[in-house]
Amino acid sequence: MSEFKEKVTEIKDKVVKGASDAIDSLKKGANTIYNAIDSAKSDIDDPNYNIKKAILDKIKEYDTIIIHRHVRPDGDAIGTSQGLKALIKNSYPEKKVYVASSDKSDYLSFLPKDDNVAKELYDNALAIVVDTGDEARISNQNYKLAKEIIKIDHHDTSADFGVINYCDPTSASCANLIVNLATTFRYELKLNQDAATCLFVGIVTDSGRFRYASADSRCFKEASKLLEYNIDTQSIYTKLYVEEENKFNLKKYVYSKYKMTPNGVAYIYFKDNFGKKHGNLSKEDITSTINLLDSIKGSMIWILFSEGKESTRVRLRSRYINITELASKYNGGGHENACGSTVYNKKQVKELLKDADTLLKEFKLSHKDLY
Ligand SMILES: [Mn+2]
Repeated sequence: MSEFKEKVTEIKDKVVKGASDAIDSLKKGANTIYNAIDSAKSDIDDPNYNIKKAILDKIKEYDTIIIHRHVRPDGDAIGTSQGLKALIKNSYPEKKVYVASSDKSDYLSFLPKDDNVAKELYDNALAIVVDTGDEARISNQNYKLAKEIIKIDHHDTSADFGVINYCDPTSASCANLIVNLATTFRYELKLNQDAATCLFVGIVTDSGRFRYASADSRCFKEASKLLEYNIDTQSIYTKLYVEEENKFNLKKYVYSKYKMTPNGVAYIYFKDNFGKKHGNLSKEDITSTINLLDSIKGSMIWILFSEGKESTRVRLRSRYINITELASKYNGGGHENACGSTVYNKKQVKELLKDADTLLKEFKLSHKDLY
């Protein structure tokens, strides 16, 4: 009798195990089918599908992933690097993921802190460099020690230095590219609130609060995706835009001291010691005021000079007009409407202003309806 019972239990266990194995296989099968459908669909209407798939495969291949971004980080650099870290950690909890850097930006200190990454960790690591295609501008040059490097960027001028170099200059932010990667492979890469918060900061800051021409339908769609994770936009906006009074007074200074070239290039020049004299303002505080000059009628190019010990950094902005050529003439580059340059003396400052003035003059002659 007991022998019979044992036999029954044995058979029952086998059936249960068989059923559960079958369910597991079905689940795996379903995922494979989902992925196959996605890949077939995406292959047709997503020209970046293959490169994104290659990035996903590398992420899956490595146990240690170290993310780098550019120096003097903005909201996109920190938002993208920390957002990508949170995304990978949430999708593959067993992986070790770090953000390595050698500098920070105080105004973004509400986002997660970067990590101290020992050199030994790079031996078998994948490095992912985000938001820059300029190797000299990568914060913490240890990225070179990694076994393989991937670049993910959205700048017009972007050099290739990785095994995979993904650059989409039509994307409003680098954070958008990460959201896009996550939505393309939504059965593998799982966003959560932490990742969404960081990535939203990247999108909001690099799109000028959804105001720049780069804020297209894709940009809004991807931002909207992030809002599904209940991120606290009020708190993000407060942390990004409410400021100390010394910074508020800096605005007063810009509004009262900016100058204008004959054809309408607005510009302002800051001496090296300005920050010290005006309530200990950082260079970043000063250069970020460039946007204050962005809404003067007819002034479709605006420029900020920030003098340093050896050179003067230049921030150039425009609407409608492509200023990349102007910027590259003065040791710089960037996006169509947002560039950086460097000049070395007062004579070059004058020359740059003259070139900008000519560019604006010519543009106005052929675009009488734009201002
Ligand atoms: Mn960016």
